[in-house]
Order: sequence, then C-alpha cells, then structure tokens
Amino acid sequence: MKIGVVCYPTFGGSGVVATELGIQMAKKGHEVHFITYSQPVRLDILEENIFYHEVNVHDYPLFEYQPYELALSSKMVDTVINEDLDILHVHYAIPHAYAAYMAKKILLDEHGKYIPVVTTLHGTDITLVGKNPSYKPAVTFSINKSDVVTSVSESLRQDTLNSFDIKKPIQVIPNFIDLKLYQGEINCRRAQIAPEGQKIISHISNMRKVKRIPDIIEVFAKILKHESAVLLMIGDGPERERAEQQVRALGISDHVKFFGKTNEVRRLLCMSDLFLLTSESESFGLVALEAMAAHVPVLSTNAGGIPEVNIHGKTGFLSNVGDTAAMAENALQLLKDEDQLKVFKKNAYARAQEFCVDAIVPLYERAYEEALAQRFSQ
Ligand code: GMT
Repeated sequence: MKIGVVCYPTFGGSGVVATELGIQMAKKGHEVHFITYSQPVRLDILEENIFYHEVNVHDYPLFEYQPYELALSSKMVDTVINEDLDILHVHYAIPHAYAAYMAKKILLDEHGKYIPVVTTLHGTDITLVGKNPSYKPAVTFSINKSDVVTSVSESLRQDTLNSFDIKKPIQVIPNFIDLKLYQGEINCRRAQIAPEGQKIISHISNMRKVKRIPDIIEVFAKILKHESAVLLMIGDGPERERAEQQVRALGISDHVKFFGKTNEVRRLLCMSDLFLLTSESESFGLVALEAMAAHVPVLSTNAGGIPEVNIHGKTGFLSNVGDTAAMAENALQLLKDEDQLKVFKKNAYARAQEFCVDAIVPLYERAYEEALAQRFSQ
C-alpha cells in the first residue's frame, strides 16, 4: 500500500502516534509518505519506505493568517498524483480532515481518482478546539466525509458522538507502544539525577492548561513534606514559566528539574519511580503508556480515556481532577512500601504489553483495507 500521512510534526501525542505508525507500516513493507510542514521529530527519513513531502505556505502581505489548509490540500493532491498514493491517513481533525476532504474532491473532479481518507481523532481536536462554534460545522462535515474514522479511546468516541452530529461509525484503535525501544541499552543512570535513597517522580507534557501543571507541582510539594524526592518536568509549553515561578515560591527549586523538549524521554523514564498526570481532559494519555512501558506506575486523574489505560490499584492510582491531596497520599503509600512499588511496576509493564505494536498496528491496517474497499464501492 502507498499511504500518505498528514499530522502535526511536533512533540504532541498525535504527531508521535502518526510517526510511530508510519514507521511500523514502512517496516511491514508499505510505502509511507509524510505530508507535513516540517520533518516529524521522531522520523528518520533515510529509513526504507519512508518519504517526506514538505508543505510550503507562501506568505503575502495581504494575508493576516496564512492559508495553511490550502497549501496542505494542494500538497496532498500533488503527492497523491506524483507518488500514486492509495490512501490518505490524517491525524487530528483540525484542519487535516477538512484539508483532506478538499484534496479528495479535487482529485475526483479534476483527475478522476478516488482517494480514500482515514481520519484519526486524537483528543483536543474534539474535546477542546473542535467543539468551538468557530470550527464545529467544518469539523462535523469533514468527519462525516471521511471513509473511515477512528478514535484513540472509547471515551473520545463517546465525546465525539455527544458533541457532533456524526453519521459514521467510529472505530476505537488505542494508542500503542513499541516495547523494544524500552529494552536493552538505555543507559539508565539514576545517580546522575538523584542521590541514593531519593525517589524520582516524572511528568511529561506540552504544558498546556489542560494538563493542570500547578497540580503537578502541588502534589509533588505535598510528597516532599514526607519523602525525599526529585521531580523531573519534561516537555515545554505555555504553562512552564508559571510552573517555574510556583516552584521558586514554594522554595523547592533544588528538587525540581525542568528538561524542556528532549529526545531523552526513555532514559528519564527508566530512572523514574512514579509518573504524574493531572490532566482535566485526556483522550488516552500516551505518556502514561510510555511510563508503564518503562515499568513506571502512574498516578493520574480519572479524566477522559485515562481509566482505559491506567488501572486503579494495580498499575497506579486514579483520583478526581484537582484532588491533589488524594494523589499525594497515593504516591506516598507506594513510595513508602518497596514491595508494593515493585508489584505496581511489574503490573504497569504487563498492562503496557496489551498495547504493543503487534496488537494494535494490524487494526490500522484493517482500517486502511476497509477504506480502500469503499473506493471500489463508489
Ligand atoms: O496534549 C497532548 O498530549 C497532545 C495531544 C495531541 O493532540 O497531539 O494528544 C492527544 O493525542 C494523544 C495521542 O493520541 C493522546 O494520547 C492524548 O491523550 C491526547 N491529549 C489530550 O486529549 C489532551
């Protein structure tokens, strides 16, 4: 199959899933063409069967906003024609599903070619941005015009059906993890980060409001009152500066390290004892799965699709959004009981195995075949 992949090429979860999926498809012998505005961060374009097509948006003094969707649709049309693509898979509805619909229409009307479109809904494209009246009609339309629609959790599927007038079935295909990346030579040196006996707690996100970053700091400050620990804040975003101020105001700067955007996520996770995720909305929580793959139990909220990943009392603990006291209490319970912590670490890894690439990637292959079959039924 020749697959065109459209995604955000940044550190965000949808871009990571799109890139990893493309890599897995290429390994299976499919030709994968990424169509994005810059090279996806986790993509090696020299790998076999991987191609990259950059979307160029030309600026003009008249434009207050650059017409990115137009450039993207045009690039999709060009790539489908020049590379003879079979299918387009767009990750994150806004504006990708809409741009794909335009490309599909142009290809059919101008070139007589039917290109099936698979749209994967990832989270905030539905739960935050998509619902906004400024986007809702276009998002609804483009989801309904996709040949196959997938969502990364049952919770997101329900949110989509509750918020939009969707006439298509939505298949749930959860996020996945390549466990091989978490085995072998990771060069995991705890002593670099924390002295013997100090616990390591981590958090990864793009530090937007929806992640409730102040809660992460609050939970950690509560833990610190009873247990010697260090907090690793991995990632960057609009809430980072406020978090740094909060850490200074609490007088705990020596115990909190901000790493920004980094490609060393697996090394940082392998030395962690616990992972914190305080989001008020989270369609799946890929970072929680990444932590579990590194044998790290997760203390999270029970928002959105997180309970579909993190099992309360087994792989970690779930608390209501904003209940930092409960989160700190659960953390301390685990940190103070080495035996229990060991069991949770084992459970976390076992749970991650259920989301391994071999189990999930074939579901996307099946979705592609289903979309292709629609081409012949037109
Ligand atoms: O906020 C993020 O974590 C990034 C965001 C994105 O849209 O790129 O991630 C969403 O997609 C991920 C991959 O499917 C999910 O694992 C995240 O839970 C989801 N984020 C939210 O729903 C807030």
